Amino acid sequence: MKNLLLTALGSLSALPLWAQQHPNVLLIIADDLGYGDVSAYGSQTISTPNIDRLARGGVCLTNGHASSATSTPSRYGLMTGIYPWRKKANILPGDAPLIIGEEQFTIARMFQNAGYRTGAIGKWHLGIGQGKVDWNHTIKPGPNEIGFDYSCILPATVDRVPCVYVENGDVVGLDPNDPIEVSYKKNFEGQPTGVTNPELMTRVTPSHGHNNTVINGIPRIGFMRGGKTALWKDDEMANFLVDKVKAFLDLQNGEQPFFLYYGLHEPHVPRIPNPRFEGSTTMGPRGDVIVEADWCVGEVIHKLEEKGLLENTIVIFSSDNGPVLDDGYNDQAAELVGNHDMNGGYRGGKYSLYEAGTRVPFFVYWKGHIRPVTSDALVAQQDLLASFASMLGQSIPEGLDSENHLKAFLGKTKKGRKGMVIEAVGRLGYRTDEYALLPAYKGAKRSITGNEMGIVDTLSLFDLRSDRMQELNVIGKHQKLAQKMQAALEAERIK
Ligand code: NG6
Ligand code: CA
Repeated sequence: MKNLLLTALGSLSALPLWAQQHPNVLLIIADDLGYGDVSAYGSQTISTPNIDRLARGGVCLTNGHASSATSTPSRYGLMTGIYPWRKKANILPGDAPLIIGEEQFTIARMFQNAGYRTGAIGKWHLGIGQGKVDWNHTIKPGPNEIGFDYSCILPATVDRVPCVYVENGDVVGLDPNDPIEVSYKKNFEGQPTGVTNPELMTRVTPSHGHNNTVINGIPRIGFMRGGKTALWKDDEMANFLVDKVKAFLDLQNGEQPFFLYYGLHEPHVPRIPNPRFEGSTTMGPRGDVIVEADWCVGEVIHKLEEKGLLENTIVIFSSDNGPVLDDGYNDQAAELVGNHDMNGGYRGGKYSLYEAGTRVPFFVYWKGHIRPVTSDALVAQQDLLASFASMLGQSIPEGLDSENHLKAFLGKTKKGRKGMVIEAVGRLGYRTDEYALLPAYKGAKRSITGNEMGIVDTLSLFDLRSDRMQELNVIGKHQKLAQKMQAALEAERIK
C-alpha cells in the first residue's frame, strides 16, 4: 500500500509545473443527495463505487456543508461566495431572472481571470434573463454573462417548466415555427394539465403540487406551451449531460486549464432513471437514479483518464442540499426506502436547519497529489471561491463570506472554519465545528415532504460530537458558548 502511494505521489513530478500550479477543476454538484446516500461514508444500502473512488482516493470531508438546505440559495453561495440569505435567495421558478448581477464576482470569473476556460453544464437554478424571458431568442444574462465561456443548462429544476436545455443562451432544438411560451401565473388556453387531464400522467402522478403542464407523462410546476422538438427526454437526461461534459473535455487543447461546473440532476424529483438503471436497487426510482448519478461520475472520470487529464484535474464532489423522500410525486421513495438512511445518522434533511439539511457528501480528489484522508474540518461550498483564488494567486473582492481553506480542501490540515451561518428556507442558525445553535421557530412539525423543518421549541444548542440526532438541548450547560454563537450570528446578520 505504502509503495503504491509513493509511486502515485512520485509520478507527480512528471506533471508540467503549470499543471501543478494551474490544475483543471471539475466541480460536480448533485441535487438533493444526502450524506448517507453514498457508500463512501459507510452506508451499505446503495453502492456508489465511482463516487467512493473520489472519497477514498482523496479528502473525504465529514463536516462539509452547503450554504443552504435548498438549491437556489445553496448554488448562490457556491457561485458568489456570499451567504445567500444576504440576497434573500429562495427557490426560484423556471422563468425567474438571473439572481447574480452581471457585475458580480463569481467563482467562474475568478477562474477566467486566472486564464481558465470555464463551463457550466446541468442544473442551474439561479435564474436566467431579466424577467419576462423570451425563450425563442438568445436569453441574456445567463451563465455566459457571469463568467462561463460555455454553458448548457436546465434552467431551473427537472420538475419545473420549461423542460428544455439552454445552450449558450439558446434553447436546444427549438423549431421557430413552434415557439415556447411559459407562465407561472396562469395556463394557456386549451393546454391540458394534470388536473384537467389526469390520463396524461402516464409516468408518475403528483403527491402534492406538480399538477400543471404535463410533459413526457410527468406533471410539472408551471405552464408551458410549444417547443415540442426542444423538450428534453427525462430518461435520457443523464446521457445528454454526460455527453455535453465529454464534448467540453474533448475541446481541451492542453494549453488552457479548465474549470467545469457539472450540476447532476439526480436524485431530485421527478426521478426518472434511464431504463438501464431501472431496478438497480430495491428502493425504486430514488435509489436507481443515485446509481445513475454514480455512473455519470464514472463516465466523466474515465473520460479524464482517457484524455490523460486526470492527474492534473482536481475533482470536487458534493450536493446542493440534503435529501428528501417524497418531494411531490408518488414515486414510492418513502415506501421502498427500507433501512437505507439517506441522512447518514443526522437529523432533518432538505429544507431543514437540522444537520442533514446542509451537511452533504463532500470529497476532493486530485490523483497523485492528495494523500487519502478523512477530515472533519468544518468547510462550506462558498469557501471554494476564496480557496481556489488563493491557490491561483487571484485577488477577490473584500467582504465575501468565502474563507480560504485550501489546506483543508487538499487534506493538509484538519482545521477548517471556526464558525458559519447555516440557512434553511430563510431561517438562520450557527455552526461551530462541534456545535449547532438553532433558533426557536414555529411552523409545521413536519413539512409536507415529511422532512422535519420547524420543531425547535426554544433556542437550542446541540453538541454534534455526542448527539448526531440533535435531541439533547445543552444550552443550559453552555450558556456562554451559546451567547457567543448568537453574537457571532448577529454580527454576520448586520454586516
Ligand atoms: C419545492 C417543490 C419541490 C422541489 C423544491 C425545489 C412543491 C410542492 N415542492 O417547492 O418539489 O422542486 O421546491 O428543490 O412544489 S430544490 O432542490 O431545487 O431546491
Ligand atoms: Ca436540491
